[in-house]
Amino acid sequence: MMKLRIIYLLFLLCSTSLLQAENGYELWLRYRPVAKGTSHTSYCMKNQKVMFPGETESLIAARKELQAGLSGLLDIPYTETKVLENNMLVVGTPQSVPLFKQQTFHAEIDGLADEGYLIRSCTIEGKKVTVIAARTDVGVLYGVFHYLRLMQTDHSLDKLHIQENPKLKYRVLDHWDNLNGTVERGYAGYSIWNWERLPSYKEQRYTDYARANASIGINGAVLNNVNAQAKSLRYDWLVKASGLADAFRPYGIKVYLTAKFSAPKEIGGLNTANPKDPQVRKWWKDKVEEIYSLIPDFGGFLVKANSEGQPGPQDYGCSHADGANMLAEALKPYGGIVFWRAFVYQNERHVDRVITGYNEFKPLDGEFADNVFVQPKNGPIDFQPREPFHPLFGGMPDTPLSLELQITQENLGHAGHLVYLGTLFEEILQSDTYEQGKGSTVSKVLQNYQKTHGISAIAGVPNIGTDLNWTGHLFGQANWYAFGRLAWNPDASAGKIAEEWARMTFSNSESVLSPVLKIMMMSRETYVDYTMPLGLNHIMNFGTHNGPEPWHDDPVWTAYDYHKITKDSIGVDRTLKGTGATGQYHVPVCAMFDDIKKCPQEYLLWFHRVPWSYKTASGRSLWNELVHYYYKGVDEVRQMQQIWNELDGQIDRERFEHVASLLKYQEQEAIWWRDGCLLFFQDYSGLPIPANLEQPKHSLKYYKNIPFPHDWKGHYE
Ligand code: GCW
Repeated sequence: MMKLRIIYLLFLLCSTSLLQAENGYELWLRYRPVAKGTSHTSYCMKNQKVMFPGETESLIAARKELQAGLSGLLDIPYTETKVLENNMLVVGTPQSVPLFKQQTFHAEIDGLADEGYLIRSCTIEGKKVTVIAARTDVGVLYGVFHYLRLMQTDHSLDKLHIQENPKLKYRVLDHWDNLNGTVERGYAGYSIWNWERLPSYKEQRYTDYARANASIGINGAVLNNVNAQAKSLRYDWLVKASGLADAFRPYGIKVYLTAKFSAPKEIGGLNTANPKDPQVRKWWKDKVEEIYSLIPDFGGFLVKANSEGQPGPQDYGCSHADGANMLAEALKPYGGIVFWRAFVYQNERHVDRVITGYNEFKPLDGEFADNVFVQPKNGPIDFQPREPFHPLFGGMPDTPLSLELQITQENLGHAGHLVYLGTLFEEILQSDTYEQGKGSTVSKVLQNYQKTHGISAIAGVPNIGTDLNWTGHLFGQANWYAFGRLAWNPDASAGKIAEEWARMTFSNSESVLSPVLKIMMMSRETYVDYTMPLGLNHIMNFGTHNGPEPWHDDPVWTAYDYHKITKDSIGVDRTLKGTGATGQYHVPVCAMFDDIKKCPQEYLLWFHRVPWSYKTASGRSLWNELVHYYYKGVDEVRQMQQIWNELDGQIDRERFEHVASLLKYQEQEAIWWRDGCLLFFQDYSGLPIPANLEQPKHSLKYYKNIPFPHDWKGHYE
């Protein structure tokens, strides 16, 4: 009896320890013991010993990670030895492990890109070993993360032969962090940069941030907001930034800063910031020299100019190219890069904002210095739940473009809604621009710059903050993860990436993976359905960008410009007969978007003005189709809740409850969107919401008067 009781107690202890409460801080690097009995475990157990010489800071970082990973995953102490043994891991570069030089696979190492790596099962001096090798120390670090990922995701470790090189060179996070600690469009607390204590005090969080980024191949971080403050370039702030650069360097992450165009005036004592003025040019050169004296591997500048009130070269009658090239010239001797954003519009009403970016930048193609990227957002408006790809992709063959994605969910429910963005990123990357005929996807366009210009890039605006779990919503972590994995390989599959993340974040068990993946893979479409289906866009709340406000109407910023609703129709005519936006795409794409019959339904109201009675592909009228999607969206959030409930007891309580309660919140917000929008549209169309559907509980007036209690964080202090 006693024995039974002890066994039972032991069982309880084991099962609760398996489901220990987790707050999410460890991200996907949890390194919990791999389940016993999985296919590769026995191999792992034998493969415990490691040969890993080398004392550079990146090799030390890699070794620490391997140590944490192996001892956690295998639940045994990490052991290093200097003698070759069967089944061991041998890790390093030909410099740190000279015996690599005599191996046949040495040529493979030689053929790797700077950050590439090789993971191979092979025989060295008669011993069967697994090698993690690279030409550079950072390559080794990336290889270590990949090897650990194989174990975390229950991948076999037998007969490995993996050769990886990043497909894009610059893979950067563009933080919108203000110097006062707030984060513009950040929903996970405050900035993780503790400026007050920098440069001397290095928080553990900086290392964990760098580890997380390195694990997915991110190699750059712009520290501060594109709505910039000149003082970030002052000596005292540069010294602080150098502290972060020091913390990130071992992990292969370079620091970048935004450059406020008016800085020569604001902090340089000059009376102009004219890019043609020799004194201004000298000021930037001196400033750059100062930066490199503090941060020898400084990455470069990110600039938002002549957009939303930011200063820029146009203030002096100069072009974007004039402005970018001035900075590029200053950075060039040090190998620095300029990211010049193509998100440009002034705070005034335009004929059509969708065509502005292309119109301003297309004529400048070929005029930028060779260390400049022009950086458009994924779509021509502004990080909407769904946009067609930006027509500059495919339209600037002579200028390397960097794609800017948004990881923070500014227009996708903030950190309150579960929306997996991997599918959104993939949709953009796999959109065909037809630049060089069929197959010229955005992804290929980005990669092609490597061949034509020797550089290539992608950027993401992160969702990271001081919240315990980094991203507010636990599933926000998946978006950070997906960005990094797609930056490394923009042709990777969003579904596979979701699976990797889910395995590492939750478990390798099918009964956990299946519901988690179902939810993730439906979530973005669901969000589009209950907020802005059928190509609707920019009808969110004016300030917070969360919640519906299609009724917002002021002289400068009116939602009516984006939906143009009347009693007869809705949508904007952006065809060749309308604003001409379709004409900014290559012929086959233009022809598809321009013809209402060929235009994919998800972009219908983006490109076309459509009567309420228009018969859609489903056979329903436009009105009924809109109603259908809004209701479908809410239903799907309810489905997501049910699916999530399948995980009750299968994952730890803390993370289960966290997501369950946010899904309830998401349901309320989805209803708010659905009812608010449909009642507003109904005011014009005069058409009914079919009686068999759950009817809105409140009047339009009620929705119009819902206060937006969460003040959005302003651009500056
Ligand atoms: O639309 C906007 C956001 C701003 C942001 C801007 C941009 C950083 O609402 O908060 O400013 O996009 O991308 O520059």
